[in-house]
Amino acid sequence: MTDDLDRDRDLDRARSALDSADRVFVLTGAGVSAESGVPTFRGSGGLWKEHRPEELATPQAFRRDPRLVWEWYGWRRELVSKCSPNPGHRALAAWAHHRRPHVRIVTQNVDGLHELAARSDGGEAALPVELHGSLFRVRCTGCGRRMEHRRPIDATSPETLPRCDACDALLRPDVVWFGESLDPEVLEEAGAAARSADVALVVGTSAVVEPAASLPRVTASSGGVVVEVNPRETPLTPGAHASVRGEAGSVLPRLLGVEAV
Ligand code: BJW
Ligand code: ZN
Repeated sequence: MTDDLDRDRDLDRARSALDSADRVFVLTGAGVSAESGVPTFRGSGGLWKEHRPEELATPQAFRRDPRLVWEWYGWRRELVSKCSPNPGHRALAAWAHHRRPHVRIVTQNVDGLHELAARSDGGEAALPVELHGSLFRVRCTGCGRRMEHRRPIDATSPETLPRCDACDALLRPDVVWFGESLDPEVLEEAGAAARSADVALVVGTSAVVEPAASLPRVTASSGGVVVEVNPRETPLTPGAHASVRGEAGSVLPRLLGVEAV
C-alpha cells in the first residue's frame, strides 16, 4: 500500500517536472529493452553460457579469442533481430516526435530498438544517439572501415569469422568495449544534450558504466533535475528528484501520457 502511494507520489513529481521542462535529456540502458526479450547485462539472466558480459566486452577478450566473442555477438544479433520495440520504446518515440518539450534520446543500448520505434512512428526527430555503437555494424581491425552488417555470423572456427572485403583483416563488432573511448562526437552530442536539459529522464540503466552514468549528473550540476524509471535503486536514486519504481513498458506510457501505438 505504502509502495503504491510512494509510486504515485513519484509518478506525479516526475510528470510535473517533465510537464514544466523545456528540454529533456533521456538516457536509457538495457532495462528499457528487457520487456522486448533482450537480456540485461547485470543481475539475473545476464550470463551467456558461463561467461559474464564484462569478460567478453573487452578488446583483450577479442584478441585472446575472437571466435568466442563473435559467437556471443552472433547469438545476440540473432536474438535481437527477433525482438520488437515494446510500449516503453514506443511511448518515448511518440513523445519525442509529437510533443513539446524538446527531447534528445541517448542510449547505451546497441540493439537498435529505439531507432525502430522512431521510424515506425515516422519521427526522424526521435532518432537516438547511440553511445556504445550498434550490434548491426562492424569495423575492420585492419583498415578501420565501418559498415552495416546483418548477415548471420559463422563462428564455428576462427577461419569462418567475417573479414574485410578491402584488406582481408578480421572484422569486429562496431561497439564500445571496456577500456575503449567513446566516439568523441557522439559523446559531445550527448554531453551537450545533458548540459542544456531541465530534466534528465533515466530509464533502465544500472548507472555504473562510465562515462554514460555521469551524464545525468551533468544535467543536475547545470541546474536540472534527474527523474529515474527503474524497478530497482541505482547510484542515481539518492540524488533523483523522482524515482519511479517500475518497468519501463508500463511506467513510460503513463508518465509521458502517450498511449503506445
Ligand atoms: C529495468 C527493467 C525494466 C530491468 N524496465 N528497467 C570512471 C570510474 C571508474 C571506471 C571508469 C571511469 N571511466 C571509465 C571507466 C572504465 C569503464 C567503466 O565504466 N567501468 C565501470 C564498470 C567501473 N568505462 C569504460 O571503459 C568506457 N570507456 C571509457 O570511459 O574510455 C575512456 C577510459 C578508458 C579506460 C579508463 C578510463 C577512461 C567504455 C564503456 C563501454 C561499455 N560497453 C558495454 C558493452 C557495449 C557493447 C555490447 O552491448 O556488447 O556497454 S558494457 C555494458 O554496460 C553495455 C551497456 O551499454 C553498459 C551499461 O549497462 P546497462 O544498460 O546499465 O545495463 P545493466 O544490465 O547494468 O542494467 C539494467 C538496468 O535495468 C538495471 O538497473 C535493472 O534494474 C533495470 N531493469 N528490467 C526498466 N523492465
Ligand atoms: Zn579492412
